Amino acid sequence: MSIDDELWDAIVFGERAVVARLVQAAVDNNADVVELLNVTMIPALREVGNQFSAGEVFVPEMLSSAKAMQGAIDIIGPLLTKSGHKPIAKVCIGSVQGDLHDIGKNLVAIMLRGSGFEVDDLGVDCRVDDFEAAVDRGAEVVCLSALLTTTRDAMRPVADHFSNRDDVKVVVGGAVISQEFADEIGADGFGLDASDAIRAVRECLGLAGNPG
Ligand code: B1M
Repeated sequence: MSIDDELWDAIVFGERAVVARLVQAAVDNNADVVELLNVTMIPALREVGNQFSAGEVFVPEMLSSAKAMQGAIDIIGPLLTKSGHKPIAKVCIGSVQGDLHDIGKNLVAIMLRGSGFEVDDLGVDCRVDDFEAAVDRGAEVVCLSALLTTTRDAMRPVADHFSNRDDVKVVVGGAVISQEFADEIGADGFGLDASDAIRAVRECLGLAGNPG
């Protein structure tokens, strides 16, 4: 069995210790962790979601897989984050009101840090006031994440709140978000995935796309 197959199974079955061991071994062997993340880990977690939709697994199983995934992200996160540079700009990020999903949001935060931004991570279930407070602390871009069709509308009041502030940009993303939805609520940018989020944040600050 290849490491990809083993890792896939371990995430699907929520085997946290096995996931951590495999990911640590991959790191020790200088494997391409971004590829591991995109090709194996994220799709494996998506498979758990598909099984949940099909009624084959339930919330506890989905949670075990999520914890295993987060453990792995904790291991590879530092590798994706550069340090020692003056930040390009300060941004804040949070999962919107009512949304407790944070793995994708955490990945976006890690990638933003790795791309030279200072990130104020507000966690989950964030309301307008939380984002306003982060802007008061210096955030120039407000990044919103949503995974549920029932929570994505919570992006709307945040986008409305900052719509008359030229100095604050709003970037949205998450599995249930599209460019069309971003345009509809008046967001300044939309990111399809973590690296596209960097492009969106840079673009709305008037910087060229991804630095590469
Ligand atoms: Co939930 N859940 N969940 N869940 N869960 C989904 C999202 C679901 C699609 C599963 C399914 O039915 N197939 C479904 C939503 C259906 C819908 O609304 N369309 C669902 C549901 C229904 C629910 C509950 C309602 C279940 C229940 O209680 N009956 C409940 C809601 C809780 C709440 O939030 N109030 C719930 C709970 C949970 C757990 C707590 C068990 C757990 C989350 C744990 C955690 O996050 N700490 C969980 C999980 C793990 C999932 C799935 C399986 C995996 C999500 C994930 O982490 N994916 C998910 C199925 C799926 O995604 N297909 C599912 C990996 C992650 C890297 O991807 O988050 O998409 P993602 O992030 C990506 C991009 O979207 C993007 O970049 C990231 C990296 O590529 N991105 C951005 C994200 N934010 C961005 C911001 C940006 C730009 C890009 O700019 C700012």
